[in-house]
Amino acid sequence: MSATTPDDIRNNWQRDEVLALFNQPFNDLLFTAQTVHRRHFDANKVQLSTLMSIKTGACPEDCKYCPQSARYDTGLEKEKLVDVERVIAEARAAKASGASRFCMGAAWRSPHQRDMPAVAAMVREVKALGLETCMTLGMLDDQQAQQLAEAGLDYYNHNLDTSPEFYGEIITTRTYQDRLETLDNVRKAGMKVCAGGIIGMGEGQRDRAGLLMALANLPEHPDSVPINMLVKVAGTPLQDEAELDPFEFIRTIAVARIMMPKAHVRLSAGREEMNDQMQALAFLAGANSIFYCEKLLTTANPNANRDMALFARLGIERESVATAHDNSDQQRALERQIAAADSSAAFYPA
Ligand code: SAM
Ligand code: DTB
Ligand code: SF4
Repeated sequence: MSATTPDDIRNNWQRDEVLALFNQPFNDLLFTAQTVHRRHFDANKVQLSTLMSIKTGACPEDCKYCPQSARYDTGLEKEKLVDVERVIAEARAAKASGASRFCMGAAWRSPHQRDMPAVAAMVREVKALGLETCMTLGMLDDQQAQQLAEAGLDYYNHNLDTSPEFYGEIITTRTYQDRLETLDNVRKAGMKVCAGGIIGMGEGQRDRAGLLMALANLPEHPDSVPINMLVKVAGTPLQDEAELDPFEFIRTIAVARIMMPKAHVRLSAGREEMNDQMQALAFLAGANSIFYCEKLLTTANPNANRDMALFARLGIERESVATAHDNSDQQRALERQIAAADSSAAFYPA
């Protein structure tokens, strides 16, 4: 199988071979994924990104999974764009607790031009703290991408969400092509691309394969690939979606790792609903990044103690930011947390 040869970065994946990967015996698939993973990464290091919602709710789009769409009654308090000071305070706290990247998300179809100066200021201020920066603000035209790149934004997150074939079942207010154009604008502006999708929305295995093909067959692989497990939020059209076999989710992570060997694959939304064993399997399958914060954008995420307890039990260390200016505070805070987590690890439910 060509996926196991060194430095095999491919952009021509065919559906049949991706489905063949999905359908390998579970142990064989995880072995292949782990082999590819170890070629490019330290298998015991996981990158930590803290996520903050900088503009919550009242989004005009109709994404069926999303609690922030104005079309569904999810009881969410909507908010205006937050002040730069609040962003700085949260980013400082994220750095002190050991995150290497700070991601800011807005419930927009695309940013308004009038908001760009404030957003650019957020990028500059967070970067000045020595954190990597990421934003997800919806669709970007080439000029907006350029403005963010000039402000120093490192990563832009924009997900394809699912396969081109299933996409119309989930979103009607923007096309797959719109999403591909935003990714193209991001890459052309010189920023790193963060693009992934959601698993468990009622799609079939062909669609999970189709999503990974759409990502891996981009002109360049995304640098970061968030794999979200659907969080079923009451009031959204997907609130009663059937449970996906957890091993199928792990298989999706493993296939993503094999197809995009150098990308950080992020075990993203849905960790709150996963037990420790499931998360450990995801890391074994090649996931090497998480959202490290008690809240994602609007829904719950495991707290830092639970994450550090799990890392301590698995011997996982956080990946440090290459560009960090002064890591000493961060390192001391993390050591304190790991020590605290160590002594309480026994109390976490298995
Ligand atoms: N509004 C912007 C956009 O859609 O591009 C940025 C924010 S949007 C909330 C970012 C991503 O969060 C979505 O593309 C989707 O993949 C993910 N997401 C939203 N709601 C989710 C849910 N209930 N479960 C899992 N992932 C979700
Ligand atoms: C991504 O792929 N997952 C994050 C981030 N990019 C912005 C968002 C997950 C949101 C989960 C639902 C919520 O908390 O509102
Ligand atoms: Fe709006 Fe983004 Fe939610 Fe879609 S995913 S409804 S664009 S906030």
